[in-house]
Formats: sequence, structure tokens, C-alpha cells
Amino acid sequence: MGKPNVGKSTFFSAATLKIVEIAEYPFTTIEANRGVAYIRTPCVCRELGVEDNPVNSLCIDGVRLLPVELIDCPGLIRGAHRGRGLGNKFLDEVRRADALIVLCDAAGMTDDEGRPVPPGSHDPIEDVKMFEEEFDLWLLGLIKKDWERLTRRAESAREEISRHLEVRLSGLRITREHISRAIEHLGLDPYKARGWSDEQLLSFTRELRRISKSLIVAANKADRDEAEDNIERLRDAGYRVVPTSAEAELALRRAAQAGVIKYTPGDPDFEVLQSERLTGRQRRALEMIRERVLERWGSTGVQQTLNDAFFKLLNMIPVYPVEDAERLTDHQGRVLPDCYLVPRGTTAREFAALIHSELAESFIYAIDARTKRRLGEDYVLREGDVIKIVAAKARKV
Ligand SMILES: Nc1nc2c(ncn2[C@@H]2O[C@H](COP(=O)(O)OP(=O)(O)OP(=O)(O)O)[C@@H](O)[C@H]2O)c(=O)[nH]1
Ligand SMILES: [Mg+2]
Repeated sequence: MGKPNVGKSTFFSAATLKIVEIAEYPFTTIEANRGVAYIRTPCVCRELGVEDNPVNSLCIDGVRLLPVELIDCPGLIRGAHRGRGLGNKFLDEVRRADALIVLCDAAGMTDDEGRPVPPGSHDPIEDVKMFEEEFDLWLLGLIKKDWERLTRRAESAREEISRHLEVRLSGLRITREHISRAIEHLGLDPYKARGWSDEQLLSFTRELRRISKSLIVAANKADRDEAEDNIERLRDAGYRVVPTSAEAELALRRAAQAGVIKYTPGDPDFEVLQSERLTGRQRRALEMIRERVLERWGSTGVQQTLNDAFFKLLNMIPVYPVEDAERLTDHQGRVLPDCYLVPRGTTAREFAALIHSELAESFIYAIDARTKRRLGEDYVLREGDVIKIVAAKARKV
């Protein structure tokens, strides 16, 4: 997400290797692009000394790659919630999103609407604030749609507004708990929502967005010198920031795909394999990437953004279900076939439910495949756990 011309499609293309339209003018992307990107995590196969047969994910040189859906949205400008620019249909795209990655032009070389301006002349903090404000106004619009009816109904039933609003917002993955927390943070009366002023309703919406839709800022175009100060300032403003150079990542991944260099997304460096296939210009371009991006920031940041979105923002951990705790296999004998991303704090029984609802109903206990110890239903899963669920019915994992 983000304003036009910041590099969203470049980021998307680099992360998914899908070919999409990229150009140096605003509103290049008109319809959202969808693709598969991968989260990287060290696989437990190395530690456990086994050769694995991944099914729901990939394992390359001891690194698990977990597929996630990535959506590249059209550019968003001020007034989008009222239909300005390409309108608000792409705000609809974020309904199903778990995490929002907001790209900004850290080099400050595009104005509010994505038109080119001299590098360093636009403040990227404005890019992020604009996104938040538009998002909030759009969400406020959704909440207001039914507000009269909802609040009247809640009051006459003497029920908290969260019970009623929850239904309206469930398509956005906003839960009753999110709503209650926002109300509590602001000290509003959940039983008297009819009496909230417009201002209170806006504050409530803001707080609700902050709680339910946390975002990560990809400070893009970090290959440019102008970006350095701005990245500091974005961090000082309190945002979770990853410096990125989507353009560098795209170049490296394409070169790696062609077999010219050895590079895995997230790596701090690359190795030239077939220098004879590179022109002088390409060689210089790769050198620039090394100098301006990899040496300066440690990586291109694209992989780190995706990883941070799941591991830090959403606080997920990888867990490996198996059916045979001795051999670490599923019923077909495949070693460590699956790896799931689950929220930290997930219990053994909740994990069973994620695999199959029946499994949770008939749950008896779980086994830690490393220690072969029995785990009760309330056991809280840890990062990299290899777990067998023992259930009463025939269906087992
Ligand atoms: N210097 C630099 N330029 C970049 C980077 N990423 C993208 N660009 C350039 O920024 C321009 C816009 O890139 P796009 O990926 O089309 O931007 P977008 O945000 O998808 O734009 P819209 O679809 O119009 O909203 C292109 O000229 C890219 O080459 C980067 O990391 N560094
Ligand atoms: Mg685009």
C-alpha cells in the first residue's frame, strides 16, 4: 500500500518474481496484483539431522520458505476515501490482509500524488501519515454507515456496542476484542455509544485501526543518499521501519534467476557466477547495489520486510506438525512435511484446531517430538516446535 510511484509494484515483482507494470509516473497500477511471496526461517531439519520432504512449504539449504499471499495495490492519494484518484476500491483490498506494508519514498523524490520532484524535497513521513488518515476516514465511513441503527439497538438491549459493531467489521478481520480495547483505551462508555461525539467516533476509529491493522513501513529507494536522514526521521516518528531498495532486489533476483549470480532473498551479499555473461554496465550496476544497498543496510530489505511483518508485527512463530514423533513424518512417511505460522501464545489444542477442527474436538494430548514428552492441551507452543497431536478418533496428525 502507499501513494503512487513509490515502488510498490517493484517490491511486489521482486518478492514474487511476477512480471508487472513498473514505471516512473503515478497510477501505473490500476488493478491490484496478487502473488505468492515467501517468509524465510531457519528449518529445524539441520538441528534434527534429517533430510526433509517439504509439502506445504519449501526447504532450500536448511532454510524453510513459507508461502504467503502478497497484494500490490494501486497508488493511494489524499481524498481516496471519497473516491479521488483510483477511488477507494483498493482500500477494499486490505479487508482480508493480516499485515499492512506501507511503502514510502524515503528519497523524497515524489510529491503527495507521486509526481517526480527533486530528490530530498518531499517528506516521506507525510506519505505514511496520509495513508493512515485515508485509511481511518475510509474505516470511519464504514462504521458510520449503520451507526444510528447499531447504537440504538445496542442501547435498547443494554449491550456493549462491540457486540453489534463486531458483525459489521468482521470482514475486515476486526474482532470484538479489538473494539473493546479501543473503547477502553479512550475511556469511552461502551453502553452509551449513541452519545459519542463525531470527534470521539473519529478517535475511536483511529485507535481501532492502530490496534487491529498494525503496519510496517518499507522506506523504499534506500539506495539513494537522500534516504538516509529520512529513514532516521521515520524511526524517530515511532514507525516500525525497514529500509528497502525494491529496485536492487528485483535486479538481484532476476540475475540470480538467470544463473548469473548466486543470491537468495535476504542475503547480505551475492556472488558472481558467470561474469563473462555480464556487460560492463551490468557489472557496474551490481557493484552499485553492493555499495549503496548491501553494504549500507545489510540487505535490500525486501525479505526483511516480509519476515518482520509476520514475525514481529503479527508475532507469529513457525511450528511443525508430524504424525510420527519418532521418524518426524506424516502418514506417508514424508519427513517434516509441513510448517505452520501460528500466533505466539497458541496452545497445543488451538494448534490441533488449526490443522483440523475434528482434531481439536478429540484432542487427548500432544507430544514434543524432540523430547518425546507429553504435552497437555494448555501447553503454549514455542518457536520451531515439532509436535504430534494424539486424538481419540482415527484421524491423527
Ligand atoms: N531509486 C529507486 N527507485 C525505485 C525503487 N523501487 C522502485 N523505483 C522506481 O520508482 C518508480 C515507480 O515504481 P513502481 O513500482 O511502478 O511504483 P508504484 O508504487 O507501484 O506506482 P503506482 O502503481 O503508480 O502506484 C519506477 O521508476 C521504479 O524504477 C528503489 O528501490 N530505488
Ligand atoms: Mg504499481
